[in-house]
Amino acid sequence: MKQQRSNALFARARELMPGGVNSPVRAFRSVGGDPFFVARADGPFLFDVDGNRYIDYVGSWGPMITGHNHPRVREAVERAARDGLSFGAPCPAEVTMAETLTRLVPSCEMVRMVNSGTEATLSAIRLARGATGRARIVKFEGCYHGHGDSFLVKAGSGALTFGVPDSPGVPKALADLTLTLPYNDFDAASALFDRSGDDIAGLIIEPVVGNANCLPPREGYLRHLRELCTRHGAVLIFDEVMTGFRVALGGAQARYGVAPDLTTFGKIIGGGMPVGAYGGRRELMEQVSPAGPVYQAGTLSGNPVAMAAGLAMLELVQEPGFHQRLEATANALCDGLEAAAQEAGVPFTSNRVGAMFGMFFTESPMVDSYAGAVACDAAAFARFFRAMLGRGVFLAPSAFEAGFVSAAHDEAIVAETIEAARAAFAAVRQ
Ligand code: KE4
Repeated sequence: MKQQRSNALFARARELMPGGVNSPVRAFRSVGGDPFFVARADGPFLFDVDGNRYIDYVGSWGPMITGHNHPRVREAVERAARDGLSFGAPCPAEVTMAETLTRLVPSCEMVRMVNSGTEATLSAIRLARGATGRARIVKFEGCYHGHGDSFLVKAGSGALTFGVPDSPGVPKALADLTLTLPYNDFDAASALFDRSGDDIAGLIIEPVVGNANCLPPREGYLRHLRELCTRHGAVLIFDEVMTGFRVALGGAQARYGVAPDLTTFGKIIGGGMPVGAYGGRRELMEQVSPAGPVYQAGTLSGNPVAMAAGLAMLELVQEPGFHQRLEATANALCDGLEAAAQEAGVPFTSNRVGAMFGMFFTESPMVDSYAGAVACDAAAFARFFRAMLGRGVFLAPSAFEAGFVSAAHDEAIVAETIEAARAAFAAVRQ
């Protein structure tokens, strides 16, 4: 792949932006090589500034579930933009969005729009703390909830541990209020709540982990957390920024039949524009300013153009059979990748949940824990990533990210991907 123009842009970018990017994972640090710069996107494809075409399994990290540049989304944005870009006053689209979210996710009786997943999760945690008067929160090893201070906490070893800041700038006093658990470990969760349950304001979890590769919940695990939180008066928060409208129309809570007290959203609800939201039980949400004392605000929250994009995408994902088709695409892709790996003699397995998937270079038949994901061969993944990129397939540039299919990934695209993988697995073996 020629990359002259991208390389020139990256040289300039590195002088002007930390690492040359506006979000760390885009820098390809963990997979090697330098990022390409995108000129445009369409359907399942990204086209870079050097004219290279990539089949895209990142999908802007989840939002582009209908494929890039969908005409219905683009036209909704164009129409809305003609009426103005931002009002700083309520507009009808915000009401329509709130009606849509509360209808599709019944555990959300009320919602508040914000501008990113990070804003959604840090607001939800503040609400849990404000509503309970408690300070401690629980998160899980490997789960990522955006860059809010309380979430940038490195898990200690094994089960219960007090947090250690995972980033300079996070005060130890704040990190100490974040308790970390291993995902899918029933006993560790019970032990934590036995010891500290009545001090816990909220527990936040990715109901399907998508930030430590793709890890599905074990049978009954989410129900177990629901019961622990109910018993101890802790707020159960499902971070569905990634899983929302992707693993099922109603998100992971619909797929697994467990209703949280609060849910956070992002990505798909913005249709590619900067949007996040949090919502949940009425008596919790009515504590948010100006209805209640828990303060949270945002200049561009509920932005009319962003609402138009999100509403157009949410209409498309409600089309009959939409999620079934995407689940079939993800299964066909992963079955093909597993067959190609086996043919090449490369130890490999995959997870798939709805329209998201994970690839693991390991002898293990199944990976559903953070420790299991960390034990996989990240160097082999990096070689596979680079070999696939060189063959026009863009995977998430990290062994600890999930992959995404869209409605634009048809059988021919999947077949082309698997053909590229056959050669790429051979490159991994060397
Ligand atoms: P944003 O602030 O990036 O919109 O959302 C944060 C967030 C919250 N919760 C979950 C479950 C998330 O996956 C995310 C963001 N996801 C990453 C991808 N793993 C965004 C990519 C990036 O950081 O550039």
